[in-house]
Amino acid sequence: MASKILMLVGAAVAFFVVATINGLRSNLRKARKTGLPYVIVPCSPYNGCWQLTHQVWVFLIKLFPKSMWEGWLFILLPDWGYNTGQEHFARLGDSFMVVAPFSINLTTQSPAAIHEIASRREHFPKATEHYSILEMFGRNILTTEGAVWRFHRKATSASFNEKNAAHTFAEAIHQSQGLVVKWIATAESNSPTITTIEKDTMTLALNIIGYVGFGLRFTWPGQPLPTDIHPRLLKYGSQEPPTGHTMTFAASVEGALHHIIMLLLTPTPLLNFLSLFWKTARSARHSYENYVQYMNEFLVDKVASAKEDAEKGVRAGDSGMDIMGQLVRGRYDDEAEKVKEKKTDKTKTTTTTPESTLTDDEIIGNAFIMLVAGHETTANSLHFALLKLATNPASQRALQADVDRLLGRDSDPTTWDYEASINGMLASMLGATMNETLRLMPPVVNLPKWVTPTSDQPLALHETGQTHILPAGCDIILSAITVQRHPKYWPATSPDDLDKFQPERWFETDAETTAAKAAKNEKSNIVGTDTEDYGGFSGPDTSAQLFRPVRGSFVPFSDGPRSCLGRRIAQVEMLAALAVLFQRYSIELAVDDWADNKTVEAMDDEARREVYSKAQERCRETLRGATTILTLKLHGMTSVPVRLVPRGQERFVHCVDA
Ligand code: HEM
Ligand SMILES: *[C@@H]1O[C@H](CO)[C@@H](O)[C@H](O)[C@H]1NC(C)=O
Ligand SMILES: *[C@@H]1O[C@H](CO)[C@@H](O)[C@H](O)[C@H]1NC(C)=O
Ligand SMILES: CC(=O)N[C@H]1CO[C@H](CO)[C@@H](O)[C@@H]1O
Repeated sequence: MASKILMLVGAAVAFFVVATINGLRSNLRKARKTGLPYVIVPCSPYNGCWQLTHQVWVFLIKLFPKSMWEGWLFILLPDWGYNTGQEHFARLGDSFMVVAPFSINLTTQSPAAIHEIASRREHFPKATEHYSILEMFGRNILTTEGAVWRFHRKATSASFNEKNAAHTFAEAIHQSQGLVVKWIATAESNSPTITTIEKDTMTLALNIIGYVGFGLRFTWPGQPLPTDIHPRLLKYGSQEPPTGHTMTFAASVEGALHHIIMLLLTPTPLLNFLSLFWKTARSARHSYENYVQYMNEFLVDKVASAKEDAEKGVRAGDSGMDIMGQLVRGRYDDEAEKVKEKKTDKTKTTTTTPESTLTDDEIIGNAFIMLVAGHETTANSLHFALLKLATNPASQRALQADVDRLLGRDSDPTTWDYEASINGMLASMLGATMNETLRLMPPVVNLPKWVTPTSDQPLALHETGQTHILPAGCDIILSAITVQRHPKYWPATSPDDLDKFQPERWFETDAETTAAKAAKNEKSNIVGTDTEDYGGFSGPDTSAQLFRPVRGSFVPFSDGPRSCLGRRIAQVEMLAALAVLFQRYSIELAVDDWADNKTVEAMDDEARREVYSKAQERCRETLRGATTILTLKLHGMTSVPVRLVPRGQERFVHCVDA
C-alpha cells in the first residue's frame, strides 16, 4: 500500500517536472520568436502560492550571490514598478517578455505600444480573467469583454453626461463642505491634528459615489438630512439602521468595500464558519449581508419609482445622477415614450425595437462595480493630492492663488457654476495638482490586456523600429506607473526630477521634447483601432495651451475604448474638493512628533522651516511605502497626520519654500 502511494506521488512529481520543463521550453520559444528581450522567472508573480509565501522565498533566494538573481527576481516582487521605477527598463528596454513555465507576458512602458494596444480592443482585449472575482453580484461592465461588454457599456454610459457631471459637481461641493466641518474643529480644539485623513477621504468619496451610483444624499455625522428626498429613499440615507437592518446603508457599503478581498476570496460557508470566532470575518459577513439585503430592496424601490415616473411620462436621466436608477428606468423608457406621445397627441406611433435590458443581477452587479471602481480610486487620489500639497507649500500657495482668481476667495461654494468654471479649474493649478498626483501615484498601476487567443498579433515598436509578432493568448501588462515617469517622454531637469511632485510641470509649454512634438502631428492611423463611441466624456484630454503628454505616456484612466467611464466624474469630484478645501484653508503636516504647540509658537521662521522639513521627509518616506491591493494606497496602519488651518493662520506653509 505504502509503496503504491509512494509510486503515485513519484509519478505526480515526475509529471509536474516534465510539464514544467516543457512549458518553459515552449514559452521560451515563443518569447524568442518575438525578437524582444526576455526574462525567465520560475513562476508567475500572480501565482497564489507565490503570493502567500514569497517573503520566505525572497529571503532564501537573496542568500545567493546577487548576480544570480538581480536580473529576474524583481519581476516577482509586488509593486516593482512603483519601487524600482526605471531601473529595470533601463537595462532591458521599454518592452520585454516575461517567461515562466506556465505563463508568458509582454511588459511594456512604451507610450506608443500602450496607446496602440489599448486602441486595438479586438486584437488586445482586456484581461478580464483578472477581474472575474468582481462578478460576485452579477456580470458587469468591468469584468466582461466583447459583445456582452458593449451592451453593459452602452447601458451604463447613458448616465455619464455633462448634465450629470454638473449635478455631481454640486454634490461634491456639498460633501466637501461636510468634510471641512469635520476637520476644522472638535469639541476640544480648533484645527486639531488629524492622525489620518484617509478614512475621511474614503467617506467623502463614498458619499459622492452614493449619489453618483444611487442618487442618494448621504450626510456627515451631525449634518441634517436633506429635505427633498422621496420617502421611499429615506431609509438609505438614514444615520441610524432602519427597521429590518442592523447597519446603515452607508456603513454596509463601506464595510463590504473594506472587506472586499476577503469577501471575494472566501466561499460563503467558510466565511460563515470563520465568523463564529473571528471578528474581522464577522464584520465582513455582517456588511455583506446588509449590503445584499439593501440592494434587493433598492431594486424593488427603484422599479416602483420608475413605474410611477413612466406613468407620468418622465424619462430616465431627467432627475440627476443615479446609475442604478437609470439602469432600472431604462426598462421603462419605452413606456414613458408612449405616454409622452399620447400627451403630445401624435397620431403615428413610432415603433421602437425594444432592446433587451440588463437582468436584475446585472443591474446589481453594475451598481456594485461603480462603487468598486469609483470609491477607493478617487479617495486615494484626493488623499495623496492633499498630502503632496502639504509637503509642497509653494505649490499649495499657487493653487490657492488660482482658486482666488477663478472662484473668488469669499464666494459661496454652493453658488459655483459648473459650466462656467470647470474648464478653468481643469487648466489651473487644481487640474495640474490632480494630474501630477495621478502621474506619480495612479491608483491603477498596471493595465492588464492579452493577445486574442485566436491569432498572433503584430505590434510595431518605436524603440526597435521593428514589428514584433506577439503569440496568441500572451498576457500583456501596460505599465502605467512607470511610463508616467519615463525620462524620454517627460521633460526633466535632473535625474530624479520625474519622481518629484511638481504640478507646475503641466504648464511647461515650451518644454518641447522631440516626442512631444511628434505627438502633436500624430494622427491615429493604427490599423485595428476601435473607433466606435462607447460613451463617457469625449472632450479633449488636454488643453492645447498646456503641456501635453505624448499619447500613451499618461494613462491613469487607461486609454482606448476600455478606458475609465468615470473619468469626468472623478475629475469633477477632485477639483471640487480641492477648491472647497483650499478656498478658505491650508493643509499643514502635523509636527507633533518633533515639537509641541507652545514650542512652535515661539519659533522663528528659520526654526519652523527646520522642523517642517522633518515632517516633509517623513511624509515622502511614508508615501514611498504605498502598495497595491486592488489600488495603490497606504495599506496597513501607516498614515500622515495633518491639520486643516484657516488661511492666514498657518504655522508653516506660509514660510516654507517661500
Ligand atoms: C481617480 C479616480 C479613478 C481612476 C484613476 C480610475 C481609473 C480607471 C482605469 C485605469 C480603468 C481601466 C481598468 C482596466 O482597464 O483594467 C477604469 C475603468 C473604469 N472606471 Fe474608473 N477610475 C477612477 C474613477 C472612476 C469613477 C468615479 C467611476 C464611476 C463613477 C469609474 C468607473 C469606471 C468603470 C465603469 C470602468 C470600466 C470601463 C470599461 O471597462 O468599459 N471610475 N478606471
Ligand atoms: C496641538 O494642538 C492641536 C489642536 O489645537 C492638537 O490636536 C494637537 O494634539 C496639539 N499638539 C501637541 C503636540 O500637543
Ligand atoms: C489635466 O488633465 C486633464 C485631462 O486628463 C486635462 O483636461 C487638463 O487640461 C490637465 N490640466 C493641466 C493643468 O494640465
Ligand atoms: C506579471 C505578469 O505578467 N503576470 C502574468 C503572466 O501571465 C499569467 C498567465 O499566463 C498571469 O497569470 C500573470 O498574471
